Amino acid sequence: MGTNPSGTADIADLAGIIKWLDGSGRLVRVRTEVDPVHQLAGIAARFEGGPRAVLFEKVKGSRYPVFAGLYWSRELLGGLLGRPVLSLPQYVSECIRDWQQHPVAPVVLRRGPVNEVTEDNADLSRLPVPTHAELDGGPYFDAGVVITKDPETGIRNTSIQRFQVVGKDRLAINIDAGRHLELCLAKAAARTQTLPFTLNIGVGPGLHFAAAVPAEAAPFGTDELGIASRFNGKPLELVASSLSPVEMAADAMIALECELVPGEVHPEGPFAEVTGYYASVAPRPLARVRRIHHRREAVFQTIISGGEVFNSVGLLGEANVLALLQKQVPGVKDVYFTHGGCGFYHAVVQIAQKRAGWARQALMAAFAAFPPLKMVTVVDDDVDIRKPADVEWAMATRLDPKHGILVIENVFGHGLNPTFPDYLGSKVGFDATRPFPHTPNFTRAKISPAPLDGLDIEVPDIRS
Ligand SMILES: Cc1cc2nc3c(=O)[nH]c(=O)nc-3n(C[C@H](O)[C@H](O)[C@H](O)COP(=O)(O)O)c2cc1C
Ligand SMILES: [Mn+2]
Repeated sequence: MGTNPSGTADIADLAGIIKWLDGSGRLVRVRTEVDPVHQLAGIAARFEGGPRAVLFEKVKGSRYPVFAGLYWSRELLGGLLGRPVLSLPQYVSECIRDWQQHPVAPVVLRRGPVNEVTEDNADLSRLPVPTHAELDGGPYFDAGVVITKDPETGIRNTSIQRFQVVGKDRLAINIDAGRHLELCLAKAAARTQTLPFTLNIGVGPGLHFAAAVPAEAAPFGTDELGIASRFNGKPLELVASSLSPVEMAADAMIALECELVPGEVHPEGPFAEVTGYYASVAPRPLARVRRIHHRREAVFQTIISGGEVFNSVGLLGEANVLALLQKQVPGVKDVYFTHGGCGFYHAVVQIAQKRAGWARQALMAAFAAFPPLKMVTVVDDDVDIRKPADVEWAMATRLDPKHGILVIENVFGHGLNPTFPDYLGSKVGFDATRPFPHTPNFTRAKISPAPLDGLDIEVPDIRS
């Protein structure tokens, strides 16, 4: 296993990452055989948000282990990337900017670890695909990276979608409105072609992040796989597929060669989503799995909806809003997507206001930078944006409800949010900054922390 300059794992390779987690006390090993239906997720949820990921060594009905939790804690992620936790949004936004300015294209190799075993007779029942929540409609691939190509230009696109197993070699897929995969499928339909894609399971955070970078930062027609090259510190390695021109990730644990036939649909859902609600059942595109490649010692990766999505979609959204605001609004210092806001519906923006009206400018720019946002709260730079009580303090004492609340009606939002039926709803911005110019009545009281060294102080134990 190679290591990067910060002494952590080669993040292009999940096997190396698991080894690094194990070697640094950051891996929980579940040695008892577990049921992939509900039990696996139930155990994983016990460790959710903690400093360790989880490896299920034996999963009923399959010979492959299951790995969960790579993204559920920023401490874990910061450790893996060798970065301080608070610098992650800035780091991610710099990586994306570097890619925009100097893209490093992926390289296509003849073979990679994923080619160790090829199964022509695709049978998804051999894989340990878990069923997470009580009312989920079935087993789901929820951490697989889709790679496809624009049928017209051949330019690659990558994204993450949830896939329900609905047959031995059939998957029903959820494609949200506006996704580039939807566009590729429509283009294939117009040419009366099928749309080939690969589903890559068990990849490192570089490729995962590249797939999750919002369209606002990676517009259609750019090969966003290059973003993975930037995170990995070397060109992303792909291998050619055997059945179509679409490549697979050379380092994936498992890669499925699939195709979408325009017009073919199958009921998909329910699925416990990041919103804390079940996504509804509806006919959605049906994918055919034509061939399965995997490493001999493959590990299946899954994501528990919740914290893991806060730190993938949420972190990338934060990075994009931060990058845009820093470009457009003087004084913006930091951005945080709250966890109560499902990781990507509520942004808190910190600003050192230089002129009246810039807080409102920040509100509008944040909405433009990331369409799933429903709420944006702007606070001054004496407020800790990661502390809900501090943000509430700013709202309770600085927000003027008559002039500081901006409501935007009938605007496109995130369809999974139940207040956005058919992707349409209202959004709200809160300007919780002090009036500008600042007046002494809004100055925050402060006690200077006094050093305790050398003082004779007795702190007794509490007795019941
Ligand atoms: C864990 C995870 C699950 C996701 N699930 C879906 C999904 O089921 N459907 C979907 O359209 N987008 C989903 N997304 C979001 C898209 O992958 C993401 O917005 C991506 O940037 C879309 O790529 P595109 O801009 O090329 O369309 C998910 C993201 C993550 C990180
Ligand atoms: Mn895209």
